[in-house]
Amino acid sequence: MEATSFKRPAPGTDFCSAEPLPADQIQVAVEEALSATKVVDMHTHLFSPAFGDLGLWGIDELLTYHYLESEFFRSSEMTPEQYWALSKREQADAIWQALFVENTPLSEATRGVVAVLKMFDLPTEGPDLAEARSFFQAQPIETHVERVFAMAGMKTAVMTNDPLGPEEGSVWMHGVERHPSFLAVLRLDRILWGWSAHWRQLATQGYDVDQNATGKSIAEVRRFLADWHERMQPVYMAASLPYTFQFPEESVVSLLLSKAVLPSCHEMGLPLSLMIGVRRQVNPRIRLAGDGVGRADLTALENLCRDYPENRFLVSVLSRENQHELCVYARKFNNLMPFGCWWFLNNPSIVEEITRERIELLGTSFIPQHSDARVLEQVIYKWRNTRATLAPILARSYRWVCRDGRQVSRRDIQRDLHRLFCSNFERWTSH
Ligand code: FIX
Ligand code: ZN
Repeated sequence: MEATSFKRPAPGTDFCSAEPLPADQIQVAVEEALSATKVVDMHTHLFSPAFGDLGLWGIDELLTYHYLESEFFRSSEMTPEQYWALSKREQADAIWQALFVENTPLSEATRGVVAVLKMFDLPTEGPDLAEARSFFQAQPIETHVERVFAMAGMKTAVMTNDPLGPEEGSVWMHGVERHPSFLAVLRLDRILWGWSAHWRQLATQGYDVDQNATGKSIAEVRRFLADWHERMQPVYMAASLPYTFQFPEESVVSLLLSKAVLPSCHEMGLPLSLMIGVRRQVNPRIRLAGDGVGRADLTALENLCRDYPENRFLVSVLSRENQHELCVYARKFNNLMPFGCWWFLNNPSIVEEITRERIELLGTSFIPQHSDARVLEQVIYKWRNTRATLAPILARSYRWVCRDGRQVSRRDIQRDLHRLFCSNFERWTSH
């Protein structure tokens, strides 16, 4: 489906019409409803303007996105060490030259940059980035955020907030002005699988914890979570976990999960988001771009959902091979909500495959996508591509139910899209 021909609703379109739709009008009705549905982007690495430079935006950040850095090192003689010695601007110039001038930007990530430049009527080809740089530099961030959210058809962005993050922690400690379009999440990677490297940070903040999480450590970690719950008002707690993740097992991760994180989530009424399947730093020389994927043993998830029925789990898995299992587990456990086509899966061919399977196995009881945007303007092309990929899949499902003998109306479509892109998440996070 060509995103540019995506049908926008005509003024006065009655999305609540209960009139049965003729089969040949379903595709257009789905496209119009998708365009009109403002999504909740439940997992991003974006920050509200109050976080200052932690929030990335503009052409140099778009070009030095780690997805593009991976592709750059395949199309350039430059070594990672030489690349890291460059300034951000020089890095962006090098990536533009290698991926957009010397080659045609055909990959999902490079096409994304072209789409953003086009949306702002900026040159999408040519030797230099002068016009794009001066354009973005001229944008006041507050109004730019609003404009970008409107272009992306987004209602809310859910951040990823690391209480032990060197820069971010101190911003929260000084008090952060809330932004209506940005929600917080308590990210626990450094506490869970990073405990051996980070337990001292909690100790210096006055929490009586130790290396092996013994003694008062569990109670103190719960106190830490309660303090940050108060400070951040998170909509969920979250952690990404390696493909080797096992539960239960004799480990600090398992201990902290079972004795601290899950009881605290239950007490605070928060879901726990688990993003499973990373092979961290398979190539450390390319830094963030150096992470890989591994197939996980999802019996860990089975044990969590079965043994903690009071807890709710928002789950995304990175390996393509784990997608079907995740769908089947969601049919077994209603405290499990599959979400998103994460990272290396966020490509139309794979999004299509995953989404079709989820509709066939789960109906509309899942969250189709999140952007994982690290740079503000990325939400524009990530949500446009998601809408373009999902429209024909949804339209075909509606045509099939009509063929099977049940009429479909605009009201049905609007209700279902609202559930997929808003209320499944909002109901689970009571936000
Ligand atoms: O763990 C995560 O939240 C991942 O999404 C990130 O670590 C990853 O670098 C990313 O940006 C994926 O899109
Ligand atoms: Zn992420």
